[in-house]
Amino acid sequence: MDNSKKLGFNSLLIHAGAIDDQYGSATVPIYQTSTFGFPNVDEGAKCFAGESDGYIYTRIGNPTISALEKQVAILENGFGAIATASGMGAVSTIYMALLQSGDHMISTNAVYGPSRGIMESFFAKFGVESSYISTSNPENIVKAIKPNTKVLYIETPTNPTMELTDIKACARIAKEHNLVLVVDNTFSSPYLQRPIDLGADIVFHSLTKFINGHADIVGGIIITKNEELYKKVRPAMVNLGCNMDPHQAYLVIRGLKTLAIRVERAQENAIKVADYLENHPKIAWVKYPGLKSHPQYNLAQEQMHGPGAMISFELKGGLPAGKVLMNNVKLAMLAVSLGGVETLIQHPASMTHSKLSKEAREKANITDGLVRFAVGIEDVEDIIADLDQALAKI
Ligand code: LCS
Repeated sequence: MDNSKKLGFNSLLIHAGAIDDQYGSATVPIYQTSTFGFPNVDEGAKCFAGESDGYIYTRIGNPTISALEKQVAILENGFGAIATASGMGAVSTIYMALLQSGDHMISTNAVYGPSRGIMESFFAKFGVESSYISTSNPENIVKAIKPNTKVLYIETPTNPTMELTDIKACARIAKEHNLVLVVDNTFSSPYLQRPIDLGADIVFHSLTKFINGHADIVGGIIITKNEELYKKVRPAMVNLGCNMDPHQAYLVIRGLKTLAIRVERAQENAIKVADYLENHPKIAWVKYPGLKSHPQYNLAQEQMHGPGAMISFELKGGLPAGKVLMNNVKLAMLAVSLGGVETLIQHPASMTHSKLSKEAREKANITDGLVRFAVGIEDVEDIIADLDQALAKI
């Protein structure tokens, strides 16, 4: 559907992934196959030479996966998309495609723990250097650039500190210094933030979160702004073998249809929960881009279409009080992940970011007492009542 770019975002969620199916099926069929037959040797050769767009083998491409890729590329205003087995599959693919021995990458210091872990534990072995800085201030980025810097990798808002980075400012710096700007857009989803429109070169998501939204798969997707980057990144996914499975793609397509209404509802709840927490006498601080107290409230208004559904906060009693809270919530599940319909609570210092050194966590403002709250779409009165009864136990 070439005219799909003219539709509004909500319509694209329903229609942009449509494929031509001989039976007129309303949903994308699951092509649960590992391989595809060629009608003859010449056609097979053409597929391999890239002269025909016929399918070859599911690690390379599959119609169900292509439908998801096409749809997300449209939603992010990119040239094309590459689906991966997980969000970390997307991170590995991006690093593998863009960096080589002797190169340097600059990254936000509060990125999702394993996005940093894989760089420092594995890519460092192959001679790739990386620096982790607060990218909230663009001047820090300029200062960190070295002659061998090739990639500027940001996550905004950051997991779990909810700090923002100015994507437009990063795009200007990246252009001036010939860097590829990569944005992890997981915390916002394309409904709330579209980094390519703001100048990013590559955007990626852990699909596991808002885009799928139902806590039943893990998945990732990379969107490139142009064909050149697409052709650079896609072979890395194919050869690493971190492709998505067709059934997984089907579930994501199904979840994606309700992205806008899920995010709207979760965000509406999050605004109320953040306000409740900020006014609670046992809470020391709350970080949520929709609160006027957030230091980058104005940037959030400019580059995001809404503050989202992720909140971080700390109790006045620090970690011991945080533990009482996390052990006593009943509706909120004590679990990692986010962006699903259910409310989750977790402790980054001992869970998602536990593999980082204490020093790295401190530099990134991931305090031991920080609690991360992923707001779901339940009745907000129930979410707040749950927090209230758990806070009363402290
Ligand atoms: N990027 C961000 C911002 C993430 O939050 C995650 C996962 C990933 C990438 C990796 O995606 P995955 O491979 O898990 O699909 N974040 C998680 C979290 O905060 N709790 O559990 C997983």
